[in-house]
Amino acid sequence: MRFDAVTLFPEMFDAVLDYGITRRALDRGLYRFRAWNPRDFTDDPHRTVDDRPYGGGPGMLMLAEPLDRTLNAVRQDVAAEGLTPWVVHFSPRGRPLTQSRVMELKDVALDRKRALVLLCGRYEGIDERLLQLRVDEDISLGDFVLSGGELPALALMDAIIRQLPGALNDAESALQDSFSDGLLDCPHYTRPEVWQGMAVPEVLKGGNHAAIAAWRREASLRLTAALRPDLLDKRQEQD
Ligand code: 9D3
Repeated sequence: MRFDAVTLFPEMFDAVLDYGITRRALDRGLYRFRAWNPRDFTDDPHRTVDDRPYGGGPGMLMLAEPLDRTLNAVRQDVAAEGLTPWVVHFSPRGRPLTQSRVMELKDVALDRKRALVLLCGRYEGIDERLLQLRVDEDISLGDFVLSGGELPALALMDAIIRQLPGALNDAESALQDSFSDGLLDCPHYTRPEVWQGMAVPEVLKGGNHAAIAAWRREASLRLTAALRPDLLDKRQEQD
């Protein structure tokens, strides 16, 4: 699968490309990535990518024209591989990202031969006309204020990449399967058996796998009820 990020800060994407599971998946050839800087698609000496908003007010906006040229270059580049772009714009006005949308976007990319194009805004945002013309979907990370779309784009990439077939090793995959049911994960313990006077639950030290599974299920339900009762309500809606 292929990701293309349109961003004024391409180096930020090293956070996914250079570390951990997402780095290993890149080495395994499970996805490819290319960053595109709209500054490279300007033609004035100052390489201007922003300007002041009509109507006044604080802050700057990203110009439509450099972004339009950038997206044209992306479209041409992905077409050479038989792909068409699916343009995701990261924005506070977007739908909050969920695991089910993560899974759908992975399928959009793999089955429908789309390159996921991650359009990252900076400053106060992007000229509305560019968004109207070029964006397929708006995604938010939640109701809090960030400085731009890069961190949400990185979060989406990380969430998708770990779902690609072959990204996780067997242990990591098994762990995921048993908790992909809308509940919070149960508590985990490792050595020593007693730390700071706190003991590991007795059942986890025996070899009774059915009892351990039951304890973990119960602990998950209890934690979810206490910390995220909204998740239990959502599960009931789905059943
Ligand atoms: C504080 C400025 N806001 C009111 C004038 C508007 C605003 C503009 C640009 C708020 C945030 C941003 C930059 N944020 C993103 O690009 C962004 C984001 C976010 O801030 N929160 C959650 N998800 C996302 S996705 C992209």
